[in-house]
Amino acid sequence: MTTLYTFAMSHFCEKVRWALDRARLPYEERLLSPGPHMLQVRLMAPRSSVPLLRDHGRIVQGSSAILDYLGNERGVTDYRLDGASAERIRDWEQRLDNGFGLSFQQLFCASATGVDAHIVKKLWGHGGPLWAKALYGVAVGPLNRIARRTYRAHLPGSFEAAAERFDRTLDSVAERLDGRRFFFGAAPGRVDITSAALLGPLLRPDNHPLPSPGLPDRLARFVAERAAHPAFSHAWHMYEAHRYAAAPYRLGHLGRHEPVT
Ligand SMILES: N[C@@H](CCC(=O)N[C@@H](CS)C(=O)NCC(=O)O)C(=O)O
Repeated sequence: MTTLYTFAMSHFCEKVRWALDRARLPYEERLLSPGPHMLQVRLMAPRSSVPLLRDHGRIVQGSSAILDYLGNERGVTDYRLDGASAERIRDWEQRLDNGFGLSFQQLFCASATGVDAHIVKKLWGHGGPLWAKALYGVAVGPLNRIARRTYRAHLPGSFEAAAERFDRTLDSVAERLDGRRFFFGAAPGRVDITSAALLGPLLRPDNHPLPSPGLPDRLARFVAERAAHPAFSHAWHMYEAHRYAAAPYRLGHLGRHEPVT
């Protein structure tokens, strides 16, 4: 039995979801509720973060570690890092995890103010139990303040600092792609999946598994100003052509993911 523990809105979880779907491995997705998740995850692993994979008793935490595990232990050779470009692929993945993944968390937390509480409530509550929705109904303010501190988004200038890192990463992606369709080789690989999945919540493509409730105003303006960037075009293309078309499986609910034969 393979279980992936996620947050519905998490882009790092989407990276692993996409990798599993593309490898056509059946699994069950267990959606956790941010906040109360800490106890559940810490009972299984050293840190409280998702994604976390439980595969026939083995626990693997962290998106890149899970992709490594799929490559090395589950025979998904596309994700194995052992060729000539292994180091460069690893380096790119880390760069995107920081430059897009972490920066997005900071941009979101720094821009989500009190008026955006309805967005935060929907994102956190999506797919979760009623008691969690009720919890967010009354405690979204304090929980949001904890999230802002966790990602150091409460500090003055944090939005600008994250935006600068994000922009540098966007430009380095454009430089790398420079007319290529994919980062390495002739087919999408782990870096392409990473880049597109981590940009997913900003671009909100129609076939993203999380129906997006929108973005805080400041963040929506930030995205609109960069709409034509080649790194965004790559992510749009990845969602359009490679998210489900190349990996069809039963969709429509988060939960059981089974390849369609
Ligand atoms: N580097 C980690 C980052 C994971 C991460 O930041 N997860 C967030 C959700 S997007 C999380 O679980 N935050 C809550 C926590 O750490 O308790 C990965 O690649 O999996």
